[in-house]
Amino acid sequence: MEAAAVTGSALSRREFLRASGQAGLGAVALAAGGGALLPGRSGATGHPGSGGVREISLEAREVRWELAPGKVIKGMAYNGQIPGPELRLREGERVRIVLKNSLPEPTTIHWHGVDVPNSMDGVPGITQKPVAPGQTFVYEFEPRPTGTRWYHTHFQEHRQLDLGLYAPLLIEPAGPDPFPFDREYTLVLDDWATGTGRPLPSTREGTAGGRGGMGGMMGGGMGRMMEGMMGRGMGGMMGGGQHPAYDVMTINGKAFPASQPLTVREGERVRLRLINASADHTHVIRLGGHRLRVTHTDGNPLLQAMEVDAVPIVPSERYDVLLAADRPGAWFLYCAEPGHAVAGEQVLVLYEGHERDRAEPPVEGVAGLTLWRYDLGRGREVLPPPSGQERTFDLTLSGGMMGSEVWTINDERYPHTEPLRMRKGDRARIRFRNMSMEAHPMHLHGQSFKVLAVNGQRLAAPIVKDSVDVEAHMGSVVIEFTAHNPGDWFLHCHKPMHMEGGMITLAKIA
Ligand SMILES: [Cu+2]
Repeated sequence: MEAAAVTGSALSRREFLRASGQAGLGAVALAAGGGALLPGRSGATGHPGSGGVREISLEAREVRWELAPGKVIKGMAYNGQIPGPELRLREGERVRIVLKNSLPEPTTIHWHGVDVPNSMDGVPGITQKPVAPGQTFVYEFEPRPTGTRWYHTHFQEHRQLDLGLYAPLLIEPAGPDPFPFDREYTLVLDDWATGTGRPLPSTREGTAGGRGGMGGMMGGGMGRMMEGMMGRGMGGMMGGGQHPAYDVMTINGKAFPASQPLTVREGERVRLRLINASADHTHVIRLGGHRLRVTHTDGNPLLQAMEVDAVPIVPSERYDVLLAADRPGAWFLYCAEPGHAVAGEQVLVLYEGHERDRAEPPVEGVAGLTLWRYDLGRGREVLPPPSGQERTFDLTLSGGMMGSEVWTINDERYPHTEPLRMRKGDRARIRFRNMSMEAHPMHLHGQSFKVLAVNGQRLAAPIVKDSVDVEAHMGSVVIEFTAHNPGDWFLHCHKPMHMEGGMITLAKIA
């Protein structure tokens, strides 16, 4: 039982954390969602309750979870599975989700990308008290907007998220879907620090392809150049705070070859819902032999699908892509980041009748590929129109110097950061500038926003998101939203170690 290495026996949480190299910094999870798609596998235990309210039960508890044969960890899960049960909700239906906390410590659930009432947002100390061990908490809301959302812990998030407390939440439109499909799969990506393998190169500066118009490997290239000039240790120190040694990558809680193959039939349009639940790593998703057509950004539909070779996806982002199944055979869907596929981030895509074909192995790197970027998408106007004042906020993101764990907004750490005050109906504009050496995926609770500009370039048709990556090394992003949802809303970096290091402020909508 007390194995320090992960060979067949479960690690205790303490051992697991020790194995990850950092007290308090657990495994990062990269979950790809093989589990969620097939009829019968999706959905939690939903059933109509009284008064037309649908009731769903979730229990957070510790679990022994096999990432791959011989790699068993002691994690935390909803209803005993990682990812937790995929919730498929109808836009606007009333749902009541009863969370029972069977963990030995408090927890909460945040409904990421859902416009819930403030008291249902799951932020301990702000919107609710933490749910104590043995207690229950009832979340009740009408899910909207439609699209690929997710839910996850917001209590000691770095540790609990790393240990597996996350799951897909899909809000299905009341009307027809703008991008029809024949079959769908949800793939949740997660990075894990198990102490059993070689740590993977960091993607802390963001990924190739950039969010701006530059293309290429701006962030990563500069970081590598600095490491070359200054020596690896120094480069790492300059590059930011301490990072757990992520060494296993999973898709839907499983590392290849434990991942379950995805079946498709020739001629089908297949929808893939990609969710990055990782604490640290960016992933670049590719499918051998095929291109991918991006249709939704963080669940929000584009005007038209955008075809690319691969899709970079930063922590907490979601992309829906369509795949035209027109090359029968066996293929790998995988992450092109160096080392990720070998660490488990690959899953077979098998055409019916080709189950015994051999798939070409994954190819690392992105040279010559057309990668998804924010400015390639043409967004739809799906947000409510403003009715009040215009307000602009400038937020400078800094921190992590010389290996520190301090991360700031306008030189302050939460709770000392200045809240952004606005009134319901206002048009709020936030200009982010990143003066640090790590990328920051900034997430706003309670409402989605438009991405107006990236690295000084305006987007022709702003895409709609709830998390936006602000590139390292003076990257900038301008977002705009209608403050339609009253309350105190977290605005923070979705790398939990940066959040816990202080990179949080509040959008206070009165
Ligand atoms: Cu960050």
